[in-house]
Amino acid sequence: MNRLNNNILQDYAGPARLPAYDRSAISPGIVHIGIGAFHRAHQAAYIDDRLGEEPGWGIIGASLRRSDMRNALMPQDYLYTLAVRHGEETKARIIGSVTDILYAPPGNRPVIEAIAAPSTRIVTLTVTEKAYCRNPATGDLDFDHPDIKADLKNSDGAQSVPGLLYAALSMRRRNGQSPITLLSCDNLPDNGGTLARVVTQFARERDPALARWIEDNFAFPASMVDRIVPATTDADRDAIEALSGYVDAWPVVTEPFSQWVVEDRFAAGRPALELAGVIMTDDVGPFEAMKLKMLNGSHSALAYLGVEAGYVTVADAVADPVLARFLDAMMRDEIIPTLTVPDVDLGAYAKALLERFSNTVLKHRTMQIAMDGSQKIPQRLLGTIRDRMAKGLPHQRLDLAVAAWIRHLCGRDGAGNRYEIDDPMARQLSEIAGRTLPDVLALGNAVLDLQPVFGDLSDNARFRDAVLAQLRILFEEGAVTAMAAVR
Ligand code: CS2
Repeated sequence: MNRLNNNILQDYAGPARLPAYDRSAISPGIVHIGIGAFHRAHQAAYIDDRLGEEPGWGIIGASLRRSDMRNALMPQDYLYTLAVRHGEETKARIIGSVTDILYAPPGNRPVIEAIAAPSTRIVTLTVTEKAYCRNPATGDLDFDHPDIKADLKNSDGAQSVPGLLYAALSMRRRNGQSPITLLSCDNLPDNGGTLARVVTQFARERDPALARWIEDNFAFPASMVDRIVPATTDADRDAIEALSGYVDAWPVVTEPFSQWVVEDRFAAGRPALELAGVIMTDDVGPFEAMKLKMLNGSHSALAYLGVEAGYVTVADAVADPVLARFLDAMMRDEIIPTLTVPDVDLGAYAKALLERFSNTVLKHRTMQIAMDGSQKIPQRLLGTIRDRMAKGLPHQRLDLAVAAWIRHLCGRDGAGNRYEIDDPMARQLSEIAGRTLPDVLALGNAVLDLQPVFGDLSDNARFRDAVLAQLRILFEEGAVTAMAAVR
């Protein structure tokens, strides 16, 4: 069977939809940092929809940490299959918007040069929360981060995202290139502002004049992105090969739903994204709060409670009526009353989320969502708890979700099966678990002391007692009983 690449497009007669444009006419206008499954199922698909009309917005992808994506896609001329699955149906489409993938550690010079190139007008990012190298509780750049320390001394390249963008923007200025747009597509509150903050804080240390040039001229629009994209499995590869009639080393599998809301503030033009279904707006804030707190907040609660209860996938977990009822009540009773989103029926949004979670063909692993909890808990759960506390309203379900994260750090599910903690703070978190367990309260107290995660809540006795109470029930009775016990 042939490998997917430009040559096979000509005579391809299988069911996968082909790019609706001539790939040889495409030139790059976007550099995307962090070219993983999510980008390929989301932004790259929206751009693919525009390339027939606007061929100057091709994407150069960059991977900072791993070479596997480049190695898989280079022999395919960077083509890949996007498979949208629902029930028995799979709709396959070949995406052609990625024209190159760069991987060049440790200094990432080719990535820096690509961002500095005159043709680049937008840089998009999906690098996950931890790559912003910020203190999750304050949002400021973490100057103690080893990559930031190294990059502040390096005049030859960079390995962190803030350092890399600093180096690239500095090169743009030296070369007389104009300002551009840096568009964060990560699940962070005010992701545009967050990116602007870490880049300018980094730049200020190295070159205050450059920092001012960036602040005054570059655009950092906020955006809300949403599509559930599990890691691709070998079974997915086999199924797509059987369906499409070609070999694709790294297809992406996703759900039908997709949403992208972007603040319409660009420094050097943009594709007509609204014609590809993107919502362009002045204020992303309400959408972002809705998505982060409802979807991602429920996802994290479901992941930690679900792993404890032995559920491997999201769909298995929400098939448990106790867990589904718990999430529904957490969203309706505790999260929705803290949100105001114009023209959106939040009850219907909650219902749609539970339906999306129950998509059994997706095989979205609870352990995948459970990773990086220290970076996710603040914006997904703690912000809502603060809102509830400020109004004197109860928040037991959110407390239980936080307790479930702490419970997760012991490295064993409810049946005693071991797993690794995957988190940038893993070493510190495992050290705490090793030092304190089997004393559950000591574990809880030590984790709740972590300022970078809990900020002011570390000093809040009511919050602490509430989480500790839930933690004890979790260890003694398990997640299902603990969820059923919340009234
Ligand atoms: C998930 C997200 O892994 C996770 O933490 O909550 O990746 C989620 O699937 C996406 O944000 C959905 O848009």
